[in-house]
Amino acid sequence: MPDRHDLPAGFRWGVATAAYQIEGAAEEDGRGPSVWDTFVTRPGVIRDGHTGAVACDHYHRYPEDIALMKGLGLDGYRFSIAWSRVLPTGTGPVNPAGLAFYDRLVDALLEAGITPLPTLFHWDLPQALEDEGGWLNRDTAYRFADYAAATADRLGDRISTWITLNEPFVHTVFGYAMGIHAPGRALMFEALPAAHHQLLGHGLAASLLHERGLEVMLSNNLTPVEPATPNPADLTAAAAYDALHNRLFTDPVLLGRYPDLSALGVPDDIFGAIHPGDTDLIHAPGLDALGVNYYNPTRIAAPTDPSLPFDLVDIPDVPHTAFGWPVVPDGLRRLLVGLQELYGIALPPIAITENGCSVDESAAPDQLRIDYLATHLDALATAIAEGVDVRGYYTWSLLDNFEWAEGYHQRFGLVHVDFETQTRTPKASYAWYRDLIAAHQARHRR
Ligand code: IFM
Repeated sequence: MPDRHDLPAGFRWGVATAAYQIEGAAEEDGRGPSVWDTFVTRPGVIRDGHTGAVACDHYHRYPEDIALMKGLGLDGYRFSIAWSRVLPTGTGPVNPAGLAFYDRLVDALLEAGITPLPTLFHWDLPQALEDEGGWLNRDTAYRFADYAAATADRLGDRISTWITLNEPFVHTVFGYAMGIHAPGRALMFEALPAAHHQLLGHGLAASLLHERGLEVMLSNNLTPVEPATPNPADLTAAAAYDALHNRLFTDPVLLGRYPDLSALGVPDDIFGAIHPGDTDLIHAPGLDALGVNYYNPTRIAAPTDPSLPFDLVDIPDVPHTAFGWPVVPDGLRRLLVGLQELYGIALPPIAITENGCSVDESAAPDQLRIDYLATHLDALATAIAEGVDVRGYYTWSLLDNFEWAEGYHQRFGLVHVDFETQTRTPKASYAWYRDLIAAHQARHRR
């Protein structure tokens, strides 16, 4: 059985972060407010009332953080650009001071020999656009494309590959369907126009990035869906969930059509959101690589409440992370092999753009995280041996950071952050990842 020591020559190693989770400096250099700045002020929505206003203060401490990355021997760094630093109201003239931060960051990464891999949208929509309807407003897709082009015009001389969106499934469902993330709307399935408009924004931006000679990726949060039992009702519920979580965000991009969402009560035109030609706009630009964010499989049963299409049930008898997520490394192999079987030649090369786990601070010496990463990288090596073209792995995350509704409680970092003092302390998993990368590089003489 292949394992992490068998990952191929040229395999790229990285870490991933996101702007609102690490940058802080929420009001500096002309940054406009995003939906997250607004949402965190609502009483009771974030554990202990935490906010990302300071976060890891990466905006000021990025040289120290890049030194930590250099110490890992990384090939690449996946970060996100805060739209409202570049365009404080989401549209209009660019904010030179905001773009200058990313200039400094990119130059320092290149100086350290690390390839920057930016994500243009990791959930922090400018509040001014939310005031116009956010992703429920079709116009936001066009504003996103404008923002992508303006940012690429400034940084595209040094960055060759761009990720448009991060996890549109999570943003749609948590942000617009359930209201547990910003912008805090609880529209249930009527949230799905927000999904279509994000994908439309992806397609429009991808065309403009390609026109500039740049490569384009999309990072989806994907999960292998398993029925709780082989009973037909559980199989039907599992297929409905798979369409919502996975296929809704991957079929239009790779196949140029939406999956059947009728089991969710969603009409073919997603409540009138899909206009003629939209699926071409999403599909035609093509995808240079698919970003896969994997954390766990999802087990689905037929609904106990008949007004719902499915129930999510726990996967017992496996370890669970501090977040309560089941740890199933083979789920990653199954997911990747399943993508290959489903999409065949329509599937571009893959990069794992997130994978990792939260571990309680008290769980020294970080063995749970090391085990999680090791077993998932073993599963990844097996998937590659089974024929899936996976080119790289970006673990989530470099630093402990602001974990959305959980505030600072879920610690995903290779590096511990003391949020009182901003002291960074590498954990045992940091040394483990560094040594793994070094061994791979030595094996392939880089
Ligand atoms: O922290 C998040 C990240 O922003 C998106 N993917 C999942 C991570 C862990 O929950």
